[in-house]
Amino acid sequence: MRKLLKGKMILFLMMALMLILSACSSSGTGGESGSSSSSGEASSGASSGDDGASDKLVIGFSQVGAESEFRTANTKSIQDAIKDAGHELKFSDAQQKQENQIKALRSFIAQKVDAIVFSPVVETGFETVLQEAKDAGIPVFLGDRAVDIEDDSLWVTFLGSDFVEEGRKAANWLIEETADIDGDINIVELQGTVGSAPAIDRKKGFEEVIADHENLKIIKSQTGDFTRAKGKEVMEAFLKSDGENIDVLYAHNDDMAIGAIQAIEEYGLKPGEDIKIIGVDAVRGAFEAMAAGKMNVTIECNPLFGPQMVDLIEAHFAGEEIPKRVDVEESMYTMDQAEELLPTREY
Ligand code: GYE
Repeated sequence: MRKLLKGKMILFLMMALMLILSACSSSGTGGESGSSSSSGEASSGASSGDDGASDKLVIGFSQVGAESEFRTANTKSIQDAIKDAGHELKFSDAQQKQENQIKALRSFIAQKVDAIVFSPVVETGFETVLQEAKDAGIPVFLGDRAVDIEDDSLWVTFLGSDFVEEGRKAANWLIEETADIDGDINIVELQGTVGSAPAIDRKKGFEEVIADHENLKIIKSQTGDFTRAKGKEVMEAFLKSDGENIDVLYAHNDDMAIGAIQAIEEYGLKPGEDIKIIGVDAVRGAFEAMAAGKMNVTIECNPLFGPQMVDLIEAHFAGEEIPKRVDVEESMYTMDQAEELLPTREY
């Protein structure tokens, strides 16, 4: 009996030793995938791990989909930043469907992740699930797209672009570009995903600025769901009904503009000349189209904010006060800059 107890004792001590050793070695290799300084910074903060001794967070990331070059660059930026900082990533692609996002968020809550990064496909309808996250004590960080919800205690911060301002920039470019032209300028608009923050805001900003210019007229406006295929399809329909009357295309993203460029060429007109093309995002495809003279301008919407997002999450866990909205800086690029800048574009 005593022998047995002694054996158990030794076994117990050995297990305890192994546990201590493994804890030491895991904290020593915290940045296994080329970790940046951030993993060290977070160690001072209230950490999440079950044992309270580790600064490694489990982060659930609910992404909109893979509808555009912006999106794939954004996904990679956030995924890389989470992993490079030594955190664990749980990823879910909603394929542009709200119900998939709600399921993903519930599954993150059930798995008791430490934090959630969330890019909501549309602005409304997420109150209940965000309340569930709050009740579970899981902080939510909105990335790229905002929600239209009164209770802003349901998320820690929104990190993304000012889409209204992007719409204004697009309109201001057009006003300058057409300053010498008398008479009406007919615009067709390819909207982003219905109900999404960038579609609502880019329309709003653009309309706000052209409102003072009676000759600028939106003659057709329809969604192309932010994809090339839909952009092409809807532009074909616009051309079919209004063909030669269209002077300008304002596309809420570059991918739809690129799809539309194909439609315009197939119709027998010259994109960039017969029809001026305005896009948003500033993805490589837009720079290529501009360098080829087929697109006139793209308003930058920068998706590479993964490292900034991870910094915010770590700052939150370190107990720092974080602003409710953090802007990503951006610019605007025209046809004549395209060739020079193309090799420098990261997305
Ligand atoms: O402009 C578009 C993407 O939410 C800002 O979503 C983002 C938009 C981006 O599909 O290309």
